[in-house]
Amino acid sequence: MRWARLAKLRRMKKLLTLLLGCASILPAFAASDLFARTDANRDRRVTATEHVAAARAMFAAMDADGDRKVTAAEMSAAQRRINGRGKPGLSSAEKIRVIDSNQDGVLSADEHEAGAEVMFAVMDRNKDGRLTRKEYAAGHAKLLARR
Ligand SMILES: [Ca+2]
Ligand SMILES: [Ca+2]
Ligand SMILES: [Ca+2]
Repeated sequence: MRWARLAKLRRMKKLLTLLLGCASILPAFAASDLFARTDANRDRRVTATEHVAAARAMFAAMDADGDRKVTAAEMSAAQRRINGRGKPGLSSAEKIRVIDSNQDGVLSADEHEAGAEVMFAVMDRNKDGRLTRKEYAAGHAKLLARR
């Protein structure tokens, strides 16, 4: 039991690292604008529900052919659309590998959503189920530091 829990935690950590990398495909907007967009009800807190909704929107934006799977090529294309050019760091294939539970090299909506949930849990430092702008920014800052 304890081992299973440890393995799960270790996997979460790995996921976090990857997911923070994944978040870099989002920033068409600065992290602060991203926070405002994710905070659907404008109460200055991002709940898990709001975060997952934003992740779904991101997945849909990346899934160019609408087959509910995101390939490395689709992820890279989305990144280019948003940033204008590729950024150094993990490649799309590497990002996908981290949350690709069934290891088929393609991201399903479920895999992406599960990853978003883990990312939320990691960013929610005080575990109150809501992200403040500060917690959100800290998560993104960590990502930037990895570059
Ligand atoms: Ca909110
Ligand atoms: Ca697709
Ligand atoms: Ca997969």
